Amino acid sequence: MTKTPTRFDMPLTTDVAWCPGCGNYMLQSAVKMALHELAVDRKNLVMVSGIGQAAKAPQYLNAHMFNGLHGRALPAALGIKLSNRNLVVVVESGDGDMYGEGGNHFIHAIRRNMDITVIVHNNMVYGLTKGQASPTSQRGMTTPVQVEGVMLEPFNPLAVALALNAPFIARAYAGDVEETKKLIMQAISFRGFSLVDVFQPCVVFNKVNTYQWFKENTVYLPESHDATDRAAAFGLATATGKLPLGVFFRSEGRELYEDLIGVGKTPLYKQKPPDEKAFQNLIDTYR
Ligand SMILES: Cc1ncc(C[n+]2csc(CCOP(=O)(O)OP(=O)(O)O)c2C)c(N)n1
Ligand code: SF4
Repeated sequence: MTKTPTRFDMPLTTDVAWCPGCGNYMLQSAVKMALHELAVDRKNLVMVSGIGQAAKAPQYLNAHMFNGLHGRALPAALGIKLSNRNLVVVVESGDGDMYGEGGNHFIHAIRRNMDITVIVHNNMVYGLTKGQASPTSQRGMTTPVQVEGVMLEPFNPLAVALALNAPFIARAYAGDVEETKKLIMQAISFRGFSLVDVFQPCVVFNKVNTYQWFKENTVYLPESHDATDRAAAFGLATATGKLPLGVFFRSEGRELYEDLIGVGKTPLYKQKPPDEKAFQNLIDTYR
């Protein structure tokens, strides 16, 4: 794959822990190219993740980053955005981290609708901890823990995000770097909570959902799909057969939590510190 250098590239000597052939590399290229083409200022960008193979992505990208606990990327991202709403906040983590351990945060972050972008490396498995089933693992897939096959229906992130009225919802396939980049660019430019669920082959622990499998089982949404039609998007997100890729839903104008609670343009660090004496007086009135 030919690759244009971007200002988000790390030095070539950076030690990367991902396995050769992992889909994380292609998704990482798409993310860096999207940020580069959008001319995002590195000083204003914060990449946020949780724990996992995917969650290492911000460490391999030349920008500010915050690495939370497992499943805790979203609360950290929301806090960062609330402290300075001028920042571009991008969360990049795995399907286990976002939909499993972080599932409750996923739901409530969508309800709040802050202006952040969430990119999920969806490899349908727990990669870092050696191949246990994740919430998006397919029914019947055998793993070292689910030796007789996964019994449960997979979690459907797009349908859940649609049900919660997330204003921007897209799905990509990391093997198609150019289209993934375009979807990520749209998500980052969108004002409000934007989700890009990205199919990312894990070549070591997921022998079912391979590059070939994704090629054969995905299809781009037809041009005729009206992304403002939430019911149509829900139908596509829950339909059986080939898995559609593209922008499922896009709805401008939903109120941001930042505005709802009156967060101003001045970042917290530039605001006057609280008057300690007045604060002490207040405490004393309750003694
Ligand atoms: C609270 C907690 N539970 C479990 C773990 C162990 N753990 C670390 S990474 C991980 C799975 C990560 O999977 P996923 O988010 O899908 O990312 P991937 O490694 O596949 O990219 C687990 C279970 C942990 N670190 N903390
Ligand atoms: S274990 Fe899977 S997800 Fe993790 S780096 Fe290797 S191929 Fe990628």
